[in-house]
Amino acid sequence: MKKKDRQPKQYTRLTHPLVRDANGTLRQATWDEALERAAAGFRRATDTYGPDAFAMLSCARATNEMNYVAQKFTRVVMGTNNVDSCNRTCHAPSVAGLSAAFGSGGGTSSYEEVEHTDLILMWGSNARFAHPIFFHHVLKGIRNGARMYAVDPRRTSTAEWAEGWLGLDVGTDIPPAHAMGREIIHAGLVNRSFVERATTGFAEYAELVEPWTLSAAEKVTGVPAAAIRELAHAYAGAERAQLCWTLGITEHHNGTDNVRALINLSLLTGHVGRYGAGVQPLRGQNNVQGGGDMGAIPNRLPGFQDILDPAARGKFERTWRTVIQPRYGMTLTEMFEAMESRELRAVYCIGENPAQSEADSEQAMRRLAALDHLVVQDIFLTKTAQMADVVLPATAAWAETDGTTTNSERRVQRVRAAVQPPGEAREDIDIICALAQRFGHDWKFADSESVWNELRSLSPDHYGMTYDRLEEHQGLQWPCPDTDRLPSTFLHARLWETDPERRGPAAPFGLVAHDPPVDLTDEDYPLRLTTGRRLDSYNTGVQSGSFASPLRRGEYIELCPEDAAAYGVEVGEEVRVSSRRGAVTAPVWVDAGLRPGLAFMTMHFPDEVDTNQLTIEANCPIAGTAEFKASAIRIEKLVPAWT
Ligand SMILES: Nc1nc2c(c(=O)[nH]1)N[C@H]1C(S)=C(S)[C@@H](COP(=O)(O)OP(=O)(O)OC[C@H]3O[C@@H](n4cnc5c(=O)[nH]c(N)nc54)[C@H](O)[C@@H]3O)O[C@H]1N2
Ligand SMILES: Nc1nc2c(c(=O)[nH]1)N[C@H]1C(S)=C(S)[C@@H](COP(=O)(O)OP(=O)(O)OC[C@H]3O[C@@H](n4cnc5c(=O)[nH]c(N)nc54)[C@H](O)[C@@H]3O)O[C@H]1N2
Ligand SMILES: [Mo]
Repeated sequence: MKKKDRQPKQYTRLTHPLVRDANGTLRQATWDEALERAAAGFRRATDTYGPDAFAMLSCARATNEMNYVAQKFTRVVMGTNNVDSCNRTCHAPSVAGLSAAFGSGGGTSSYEEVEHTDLILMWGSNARFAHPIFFHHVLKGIRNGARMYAVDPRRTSTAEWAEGWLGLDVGTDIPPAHAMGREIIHAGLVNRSFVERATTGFAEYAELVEPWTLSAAEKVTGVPAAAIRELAHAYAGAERAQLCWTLGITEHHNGTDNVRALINLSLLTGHVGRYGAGVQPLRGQNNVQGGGDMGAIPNRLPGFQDILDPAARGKFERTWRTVIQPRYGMTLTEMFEAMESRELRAVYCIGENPAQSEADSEQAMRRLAALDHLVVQDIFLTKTAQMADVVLPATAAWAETDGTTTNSERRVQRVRAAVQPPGEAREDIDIICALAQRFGHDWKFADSESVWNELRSLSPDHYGMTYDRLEEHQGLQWPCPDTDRLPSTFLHARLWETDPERRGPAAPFGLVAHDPPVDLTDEDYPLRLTTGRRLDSYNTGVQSGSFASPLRRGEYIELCPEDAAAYGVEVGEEVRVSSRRGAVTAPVWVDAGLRPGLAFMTMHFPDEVDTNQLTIEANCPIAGTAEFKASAIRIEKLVPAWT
């Protein structure tokens, strides 16, 4: 069968600054001219409309040190807390849910603990594809005798390794979680002493889940009651269990509620705060954990210190010699709304590609175009960069820059410059400092270690991690307050203390209700589209598009064999995919791991097939994350390309 050549777009590295000239095209410029243009636009926006007319998007692939300097630039030079990153599109609900339950947003366990646990529950997570390093630990755990279960609408590569797969309908995670809770209660499998000592709200929770019988959950989810029962007994009956989740849980309009529903199960059973027992959101980008830890989020100063806390603010104000606004800045989601209302006028976007990664991308592009001034600092000329007034070429954090990054087990590790950057590309930190200097701030950091030491002096959780110690121990996990003691590798052991003072605040059960996806399927849009990842490509494809791979076939829409037959389409045939927001054309792939009525696409090839034209911008009100995982679509067969 002849197929259209769908080789992904190749991106070439940015080697020189670019500025937009009078007739609207991007042309090469000197660093001096580009920095002056960038600074002038920021100044114009804030002089006219105030500091909150500026916002920063900070890079979750770059180092901790870079994120520290980026948020400091936002707060000190520009005078606003409008700083955020792709954490908002991904695990903000995990951070919100964990913080509400345990007072801290970090995953509770270390990777190696899945090797020494009895049960691994992968909920809405395709770690075999998306977290392969972690999945090696999972495989070791299975080899050591752990049982593994997967809860996912698709029978993924991860689910293939599981003892049990619960293939539920998209957006129906709370019913099986509540039904498991009810079953655990009725079967007498609650860890009573833990619940009494370390939690609050159990009685209300028991009442809340009471209507969720196994058969009620089966009706809503499509998962057989017996399978939910089996999982409830396996989870509660395990000596130690690890509950891991990712975007199948968070990328919903009620993502934080989903997270709370899962955490409830750990509270019921006491599967948290012990070695081998914990709750673990596997974070997305290599340093999205670190970006948040460094304060590149609108509500926290570095070290997860609340901006509303006057003592925390005071400490930073003294060191930075500035006044920090005593209110939260805009989330990424709010920034896009503020572009529409013109409250936001200038954006400094470092290593993010929102023109492609935001839900409902046509709307996102329109909003970006409404800005007076957009500066993009990246390693490639992305679609977002192509819209910019000024483009600044950076070095790549993972190969050309010194510093540290923090992974999902909260481990801070060193990265080192190994290759020369191309052309005139400069380090992210140097560029930000050069801009700060144009605003009269005498910023110079001798090296990444001096940035890190400034952060350490302000963040008790990082104080004990000197570069020397990070080297000696091959990374250390926060919280690490002491320079002479090794930190604990898991969080919340305090919950098991018998002394109430040492135990600290109890963890509340989350009283959350099922709420189906916003974009309902109907006669016009009968299929449920969920979007996610494949092994061979990365996010918006900018970084992974640039090498040739026989594995990568470009984008296609996956259907189950029954649906493909019903629509009369075969592998490789083109269909038009439409949602209530837009339409794209893509070839079909048939995957027996999908269930009838479900389609799957990625966001890896937007230049060829812009999947986010289809997705809905329905956001979680607590975390601001969009419902990337549930859109309603229809497909129509096109005349085959080879006729
Ligand atoms: N190869 C590769 N690896 C990556 C990335 C990449 O682009 N490519 N990106 C990185 C990033 S930024 C992130 S955030 C992570 C994401 O890592 P994952 O979250 O594992 O990846 P996804 O494929 O987006 O979604 C996970 C699963 O959620 C399931 N799902 C969809 N809807 C639902 C639902 O309603 N309920 C449940 N229970 N499950 C559902 C999907 O079928 C999918 O298998 O991966 C990181 N790693
Ligand atoms: N439909 C759909 N859409 C989604 C998702 C989904 O599951 N479905 N997932 C969402 C998620 S979880 C995420 S994380 C977002 C990702 O969305 P984005 O973060 O917008 O996309 P990336 O492709 O990861 O963009 C990373 C950019 O950083 C640049 N870069 C890399 N290293 C450096 C560096 O050291 N310095 C600088 N300055 N730049 C650098 C790269 O060239 C690239 O342009 O997409 C979201 N969008
Ligand atoms: Mo992500």
